[in-house]
Amino acid sequence: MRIGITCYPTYGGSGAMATELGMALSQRGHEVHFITYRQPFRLPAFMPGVFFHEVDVGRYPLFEYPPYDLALAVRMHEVVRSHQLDLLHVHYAIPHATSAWIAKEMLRANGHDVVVVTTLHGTDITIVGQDRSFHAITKFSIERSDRITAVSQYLRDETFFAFGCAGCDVQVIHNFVDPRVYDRGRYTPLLRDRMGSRRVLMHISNFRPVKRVRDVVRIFAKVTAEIPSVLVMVGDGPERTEAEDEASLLGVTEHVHFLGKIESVAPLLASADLFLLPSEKESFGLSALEALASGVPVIGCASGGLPEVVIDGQTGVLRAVGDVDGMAAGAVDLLRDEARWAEVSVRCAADARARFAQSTIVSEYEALYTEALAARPSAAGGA
Ligand code: GMT
Repeated sequence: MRIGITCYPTYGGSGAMATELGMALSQRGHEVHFITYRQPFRLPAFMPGVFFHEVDVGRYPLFEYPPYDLALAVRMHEVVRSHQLDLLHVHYAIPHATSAWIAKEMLRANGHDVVVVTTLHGTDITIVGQDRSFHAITKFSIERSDRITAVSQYLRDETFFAFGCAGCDVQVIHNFVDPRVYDRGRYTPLLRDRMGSRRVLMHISNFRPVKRVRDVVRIFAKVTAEIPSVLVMVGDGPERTEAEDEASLLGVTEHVHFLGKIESVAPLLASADLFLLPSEKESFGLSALEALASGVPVIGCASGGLPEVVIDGQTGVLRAVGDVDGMAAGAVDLLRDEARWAEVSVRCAADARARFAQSTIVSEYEALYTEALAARPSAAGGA
């Protein structure tokens, strides 16, 4: 197949997942074309069978807000025509599903047919899509997609709750992890070696309000008071200063290390003892899955889609949003008992591989594409 993929190329789970999917599809012999405004952050400079088409937004003094969604639609239209793409798979509904619908209509006017698959990732449904200024167009664009997927059952339910989406069939296809990359045994635990006997707690995110980074620091402060530890904060974003303030307030600044944005997190996770993700709501929690696959138990909140990824008491500890004491107590219990930690760590890696293996999930997308292409009106025998 010839597949176009559009995603946010910046640091974040939806872009990471879209890029991993594209690379995995190309390894299965498909031709993959990324159509985005910048090279996706996890995409290497060159990979056979993978192409990158930059979206250039025309500037004009009249435009206070340059219309990116239109420029994207035009680029999609061009790339589908020039590379004979069968399908556009867009990640994150806003504005990608809308641009794909426009491109599809432009193509249809020229007698071309392209299948549009939209994958919903989270705040496109739970926050941004519910903003009055986006709600109607998000609902319309989702309903016009040929196939819709959501990364968790929770997000599927939220989609129906927030949008109704009469007649929509939203298929749950979970995110996946490459077990060859997220493998603790593959890397020298450099960070851990530097920390001596101190335990390593880690948080990776884009530091948005939903991540509750102050809670990350609060949990850490309680843990390190019992068991000497360090907190490694990976990523960057608007709430970083909040986390820095909290560390200073709690007097733990010298034990909190902000590493900034790091593209390849697997070698870092190999040094971690616990992963902290006390978000208000994660529709899935890709970073938690990457931690589990690396043998790192997750301490987080029993909200959103995270309980579909982390099994409380088995592969981590999940408590109510804001229950810093509960999460810290769970973390201390795990760290105190080394034999139990080791047993949980092995279970984390095994469970991530069993339920979220790249090979299984990529096959689910492939099956969806095949079925959607066969159902096209233009396909022989199609509906
Ligand atoms: O929805 C967002 O705010 C951004 C998005 C991203 O690009 O990181 O995150 C969402 O997609 C990820 C990949 O599917 C999920 O693992 C995250 O849980 C989800 N974020 C939220 O639901 C807050």
